[in-house]
Amino acid sequence: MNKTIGILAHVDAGKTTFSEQLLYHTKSIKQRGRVDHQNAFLDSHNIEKQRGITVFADQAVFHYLNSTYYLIDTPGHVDFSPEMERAIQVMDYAIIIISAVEGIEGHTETVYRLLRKHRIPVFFFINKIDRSGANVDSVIHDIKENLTSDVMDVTNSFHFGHFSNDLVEWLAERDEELLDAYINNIISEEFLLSKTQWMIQNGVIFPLFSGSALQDIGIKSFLDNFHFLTKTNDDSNHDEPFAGRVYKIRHEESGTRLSFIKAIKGKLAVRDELTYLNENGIEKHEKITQIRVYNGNQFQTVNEVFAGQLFAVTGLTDASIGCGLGTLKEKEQFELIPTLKSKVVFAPSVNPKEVLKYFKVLEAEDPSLSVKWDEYQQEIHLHVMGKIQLEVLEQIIPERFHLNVQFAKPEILYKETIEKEVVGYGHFEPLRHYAEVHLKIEPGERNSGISFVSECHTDDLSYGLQNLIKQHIYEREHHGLLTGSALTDVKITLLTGRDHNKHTHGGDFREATFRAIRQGLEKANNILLEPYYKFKITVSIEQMGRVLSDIQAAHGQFDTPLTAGDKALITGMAPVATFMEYSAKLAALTQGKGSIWMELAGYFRCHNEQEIIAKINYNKNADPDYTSSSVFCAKGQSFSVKWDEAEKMMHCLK
Ligand SMILES: Nc1nc2c(ncn2[C@@H]2O[C@H](COP(=O)(O)OP(=O)(O)OP(=O)(O)O)[C@@H](O)[C@H]2O)c(=O)[nH]1
Ligand SMILES: [Mg+2]
Repeated sequence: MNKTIGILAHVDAGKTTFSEQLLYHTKSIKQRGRVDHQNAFLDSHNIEKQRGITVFADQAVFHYLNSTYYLIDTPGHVDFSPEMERAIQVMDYAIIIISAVEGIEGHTETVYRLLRKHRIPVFFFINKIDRSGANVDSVIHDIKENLTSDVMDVTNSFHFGHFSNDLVEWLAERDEELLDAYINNIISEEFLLSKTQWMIQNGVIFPLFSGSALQDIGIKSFLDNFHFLTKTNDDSNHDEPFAGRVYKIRHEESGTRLSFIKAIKGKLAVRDELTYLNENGIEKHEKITQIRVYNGNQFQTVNEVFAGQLFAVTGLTDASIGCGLGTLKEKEQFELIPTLKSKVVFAPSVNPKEVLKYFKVLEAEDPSLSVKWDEYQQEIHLHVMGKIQLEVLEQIIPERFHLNVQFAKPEILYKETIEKEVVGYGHFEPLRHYAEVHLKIEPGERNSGISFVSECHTDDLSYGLQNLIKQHIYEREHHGLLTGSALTDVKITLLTGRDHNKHTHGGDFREATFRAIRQGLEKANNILLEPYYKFKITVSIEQMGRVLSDIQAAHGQFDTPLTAGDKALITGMAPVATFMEYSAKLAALTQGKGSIWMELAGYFRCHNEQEIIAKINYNKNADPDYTSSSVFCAKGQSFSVKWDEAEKMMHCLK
């Protein structure tokens, strides 16, 4: 049986140390490394050793009894959380590590919520019980309050198939079939075990263990129990057609692209041809040239792999992270997205196109970077999670590409949308070209992104052309007029359009579509959006007033605080721009006793729109790739027509 397990937690909870122990106990590694001695097996990158934090979600393989385990150790730092989220999609089981001293921390809640969203069964391991101040009971209490009340405390009630009476009762309360059998006194151990496995796998119950990864307390027992309590459904028919998913991309020093895949169905062999859709929705067929099973940074090549296995292949040039392969078609969408952006600074002697090439390599490995060449400012822009991420990039880039870069101070990533429905018109007809597009653009729900439908008759435009227009809408972001930030939260409807049987060429509909969107925006009431956090703050009641006034000063909102004992719980929302540093401020204010959990809530109306528009000082008429003018042709001469004159000249309106 193959089982993919992921280790997740807040930063420094002990994930890498825990992983090291599992690998040691299963003889996958001969010596126990230590994060603090810079020789941990899974923190193998220089930067991870130096900083003592995990940056990359690396994997290891170990064998235990009849199973092969693929273990993914994820980064706990928020700046690298997209890397963690990408790994979640292939996990069969997740283990959340919580420090017995620090308890549930901000990021633990995010991790738990994401795992549940993806329906990944969860085990808890309360770590660091060797430290003074460790309090397992209080952590269990917090888990029940904040995450789930269905924790199955295994430490004292379950040992390899021996269920205590209390535990059986507890399980029976959660399953009717089990309850019936219990009442009628006909429970067999097999039935109990398979029911327990089922309840774990389906997120009904969450087993909990405790111990110390550093001191090797409770690890072996965890492993034995975990093995016993988990199963996967991968022993399927290997003759089924192959289905898999890409969860990670890496490049070797030579430039070879490695696509890391989890096989979901069937089998895959070297020289098999795989079918997938690339980023632009184009179907690709490519031959697998090599299959590697990775353990840390070492690998073994194999000839075939089967459902349930994790491996890397060479030969796929364009499959991106989240991409479905073979019979699996849907692409995974990710939720943890950067709210900051920065620009790359490098010596004037370096060719920007060269730099861009390297950043495109980095972007393939981390799509959340959204690397863009800004023609208008002649700059390379990227999206970032935070400062530590930029520091890491500044160190990695010279090592990998022999190039020194710096980054400008990160700024908030704004977005734009519109307030009322408009219709945008675009016409593109230089000599011997032709395309016209009419788009209705309506405000969509907040944080819904851009959606597209077509109401165009196929007599006016063929399905093929309608699809092409859709592709053009999604192939890049569209700059708003206020600040040049990405347009979002709009519903775009293709009303009609026209092609020419001789003159329409590839690219003409792209021009007409882009111009139609921009022309619509010119007529619209544009509004600026900014990212907001939702937060949960716990402080003592005396400090509540101070925190509430801080939230107000930050242009945030809060719900009526809940109080229990001498503690107050404050929930609400505040702009990232004004609240980014609040964790540090709160720690100082409460001498570390207050706690805060923050997570991106989404994009909402900007609290200081005019100030930001003035600061960014975007000139909508000087953005060369984004024009609202149309191009018409008369008497063999083509000419440009400004947006406010173009509408009445549209051919489809006549
Ligand atoms: N006392 C004690 N220290 C521990 C234990 N487990 C881990 N540590 C220490 O805690 C620190 C962080 O451990 P890591 O294993 O790097 O934690 P991590 O969760 O992988 O951290 P990130 O990957 O950066 O999120 C190191 O100094 C470890 O030695 C434990 O059980 N007891
Ligand atoms: Mg780690």
